Amino acid sequence: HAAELERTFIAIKPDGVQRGLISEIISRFERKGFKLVAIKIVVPSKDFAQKHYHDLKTRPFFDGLCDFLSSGPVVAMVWEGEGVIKYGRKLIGATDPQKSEPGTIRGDLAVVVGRNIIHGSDGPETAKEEVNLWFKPEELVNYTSNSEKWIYG
Ligand code: DGT
Ligand code: DGI
Repeated sequence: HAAELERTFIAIKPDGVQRGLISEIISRFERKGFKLVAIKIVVPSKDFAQKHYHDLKTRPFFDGLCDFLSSGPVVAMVWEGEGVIKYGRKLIGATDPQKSEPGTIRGDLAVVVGRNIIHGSDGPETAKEEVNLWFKPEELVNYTSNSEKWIYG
């Protein structure tokens, strides 16, 4: 399946890790039918967080956001599947948990924008950029999952 090579970067931020939501969040992507191709737990440096959020450099909350991302362990992942970038954002829900729908990760599990527990790439360009920032090529695992024929037909 050529389309299944689409990949996105997903991170469970320090609040999600501390609140014990790692398995809850992974389950939602896994049960949907997306495939986990890379995962690690790291405490990003502030410098690294600034690289990750470089697009938001001029925003007033940039410094606090980078302090927060580097304040504790983050679970960094790459998920693969047809439409995973766009649909991953759908699973995650709107940036502000007050506006995210029930049934989404942020809608069900978070309350305020500064503690919205998860990050997901917002498009094909940022997905490539973020996967490359967080992972070395050899950390991405290519494999066929037995259930693929039942997910894609
Ligand atoms: P190296 O050892 O010359 O290949 O250097 P890096 O930066 O490519 O790799 P390394 O071993 O420092 O970090 C492993 C991966 O972890 C790297 O692909 C980026 C990712 N990562 C996530 N958070 C951080 C962080 O705070 N600092 C660094 N250096 N890497 C981070
Ligand atoms: O891609 P998203 O995480 O949904 O949203 P984004 O890329 O626009 O913003 C990145 C993060 O920055 C977001 O997850 C939480 C934080 N953020 C965004 N807007 C605000 C904010 N934090 C505060 N405190 N206030 C904001 O208005």
